[in-house]
Amino acid sequence: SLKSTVIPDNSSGPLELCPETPPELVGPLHVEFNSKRTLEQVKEQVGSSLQAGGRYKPPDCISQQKVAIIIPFRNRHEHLMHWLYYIHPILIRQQLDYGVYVINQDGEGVFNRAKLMNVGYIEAMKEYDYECFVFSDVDLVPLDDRNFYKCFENPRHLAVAMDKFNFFLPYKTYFGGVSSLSKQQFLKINGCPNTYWGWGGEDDDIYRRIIYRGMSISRPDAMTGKYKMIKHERDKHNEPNPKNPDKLSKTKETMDEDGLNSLNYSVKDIVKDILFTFITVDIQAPE
Ligand code: UD2
Ligand code: MN
Repeated sequence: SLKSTVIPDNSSGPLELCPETPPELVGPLHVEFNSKRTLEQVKEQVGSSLQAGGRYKPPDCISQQKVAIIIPFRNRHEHLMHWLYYIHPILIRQQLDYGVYVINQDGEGVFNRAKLMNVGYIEAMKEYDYECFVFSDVDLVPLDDRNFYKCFENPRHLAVAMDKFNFFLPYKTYFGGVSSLSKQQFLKINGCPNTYWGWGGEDDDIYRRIIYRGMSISRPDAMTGKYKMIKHERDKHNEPNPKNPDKLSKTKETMDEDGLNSLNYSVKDIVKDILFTFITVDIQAPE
């Protein structure tokens, strides 16, 4: 019958899995933030192979992983332009089936990076069957495209050698900047904490969750894991919170009730640009 008719593809046949090592990688990258980039410029320069919402999949093979890139965000448009300009070509060369989700905290309340990461996970899952989540600061650009934005056997810390720390890890258990967790790994730790308001501590809490659930951290080597951070001042409404470090001694007890299972927020707006999906959320921040 017509139903079972398969239209022959005269050249290639069914798509195969993309290779373990993507062929187009170039290694070390030149990155600079000297001049402003506008959305129009960046769209013109890197937007041509993307689909609405900052989505991409390789045309000639089936990606190894479906990856959602989650950016906790507020009022950093200049940084976002640099980040998009550099990140899309890298992710395309890595042959990922990916989408970029910028999670924009609504209002002027205290910022909460980790809660926005939870929101990003839930909102991305509503759209596509993502298997892997890469959480990145908006101001961090990798200096080597062999640093894979995908998931591994264990949760991964990607930003191991940042210029702001003289290309060293600041401490052994550091988990800030850029990290990746598979869906399974993220569910196993009940996501991120929702209760770290303001700057600091949330990355250490996530590290502890991973260890307390019997996993360990994987990392690229210090050459591949180099990053450049766009220089910036501390933002308004994201002051260091002195209560945050004290919370870490209780992570083991609190992680089961503070996380994905206690997440509360409301979506205010979703805008699909060609380069990213921009989701504005009310996370009930204290003033
Ligand atoms: C460090 C860590 C970061 C996080 C933070 C403590 C590095 C490179 N990163 O970042 O992962 O653990 O300490 O919370 O060491 N953001 C906005 N708007 C704001 C405030 C923050 O968009 O008003 C987002 C943005 O993606 C930013 C990220 O939150 O990159 C982290 O904030 P930051 O860059 O001010 O903090 P930083 O560089 O000390
Ligand atoms: Mn920063």
